[in-house]
Amino acid sequence: MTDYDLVVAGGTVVTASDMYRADVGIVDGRIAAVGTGLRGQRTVDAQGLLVMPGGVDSHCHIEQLQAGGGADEETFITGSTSALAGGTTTVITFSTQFKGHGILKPLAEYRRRAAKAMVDYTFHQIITDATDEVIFNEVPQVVASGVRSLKVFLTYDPLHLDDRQFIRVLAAARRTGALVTVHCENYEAIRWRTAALLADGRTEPKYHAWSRPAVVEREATHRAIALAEMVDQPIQIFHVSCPEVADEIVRARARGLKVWGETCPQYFVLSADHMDRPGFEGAKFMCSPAPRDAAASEGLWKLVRDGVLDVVSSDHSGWSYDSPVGKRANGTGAPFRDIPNGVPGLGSRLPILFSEGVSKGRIDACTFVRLTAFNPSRLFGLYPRKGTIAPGADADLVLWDAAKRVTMTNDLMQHIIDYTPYEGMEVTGWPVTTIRRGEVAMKDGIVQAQPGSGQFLARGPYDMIRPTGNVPFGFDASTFLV
Ligand code: DUC
Ligand code: ZN
Ligand code: ZN
Repeated sequence: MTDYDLVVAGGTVVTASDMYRADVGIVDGRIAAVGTGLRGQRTVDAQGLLVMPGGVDSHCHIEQLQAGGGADEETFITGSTSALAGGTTTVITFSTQFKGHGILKPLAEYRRRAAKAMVDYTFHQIITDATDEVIFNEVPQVVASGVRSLKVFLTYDPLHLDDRQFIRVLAAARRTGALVTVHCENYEAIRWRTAALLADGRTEPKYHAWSRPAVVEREATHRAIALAEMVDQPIQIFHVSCPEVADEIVRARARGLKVWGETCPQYFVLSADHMDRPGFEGAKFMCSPAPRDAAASEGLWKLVRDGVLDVVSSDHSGWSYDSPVGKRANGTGAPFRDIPNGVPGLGSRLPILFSEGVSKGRIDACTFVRLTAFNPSRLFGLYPRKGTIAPGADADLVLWDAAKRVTMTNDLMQHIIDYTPYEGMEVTGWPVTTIRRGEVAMKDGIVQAQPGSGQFLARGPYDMIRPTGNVPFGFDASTFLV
């Protein structure tokens, strides 16, 4: 007689708060028990391994629809493969809006594409055009369908919102019970600096960092927080690149605001110097905000330890290096302004954070789990189904060999993108098995999940993102449809 479909036996279970030797018993894709001496129809031997919740990557761009038709190179199949290879079992990707159009049609098309996923998934809804129809009619429908987070850009043509439009999105989120995530950089400041750099003939990839120094990120972060405070709407600041930006979050929290901060592996291990490589090579490292310097990277570790930055996502946004639809879309002589931004990171997120963080003694394994699975699950309404190892949770697990040393190569990433910015980097600690809802989805680098086996995660209302109730003069302007 066996009690479980599958038992993951003899490993060291790691959650956001504990680390202990135990077996994990799984029935019907869910965790049924955590204990000792469990017996199952099948057993996965986890002796000598860490058993952690499958990664939750709450910010990655996969098969995102493009304005000219078509979508990003990374498909839901290749993106899922990379995610599973790297120990991630849940992703939050982006349904987009094109100026002059609504959000319902692209969302329907995006859901159709996402149905091929092999990881579980949900979306953030990007708003680029805050029209009355979108704000008052479509956003409520999208949120009711389970897409309970909105995303806005304060920079980028043609995506950015001005302050009034941003306020309208904040108010819509407050009315509908959604979280707002924000890309914080000052649009006009970047335009002005870019024009000056190009007028001076400074066109190479390295000038990408010069065009958007930390102060433009800090200013926009300060403004985003102030406007969210005025509306009393919880927000998450995306991809914080350095401590001076995170300081804005520290100050906001001291005022009692619900403001959360995310950072990404690239800000721990890349710097502006990477963009200063000969020829076009620097394009491989171009992302926004731009990576800063070693001091900024080192400072981020204290911020993740202290919980100021409580999520580490990938911001996977792959553009192949050697392809006419990737970094070279406008030629290898293109000025930095015309080179697509973004670096791939679905498969490398967990190994880099574990190696640089846990293996080098900067964070402990529980903090690693908090940053990569537990906190994103809670913040985006997926907890306790995702992000923990406890009875009732989905049996999403990554079995981790903490001693395994690996030289990262693009082949190991298993994404569609033709490069990784981390080629040749030595890491200690590697995912050897990924289990998604009780199914072994990756073993020793071989991904065996079937296309379409991922599930859409509809997110209902949850307490964590409830507004505080503090509005200036006690006047809740968001209840008026303006
Ligand atoms: N920055 C973003 O904001 N999105 C995708 C890629 C990037 O570098
Ligand atoms: Zn962004
Ligand atoms: Zn992004």
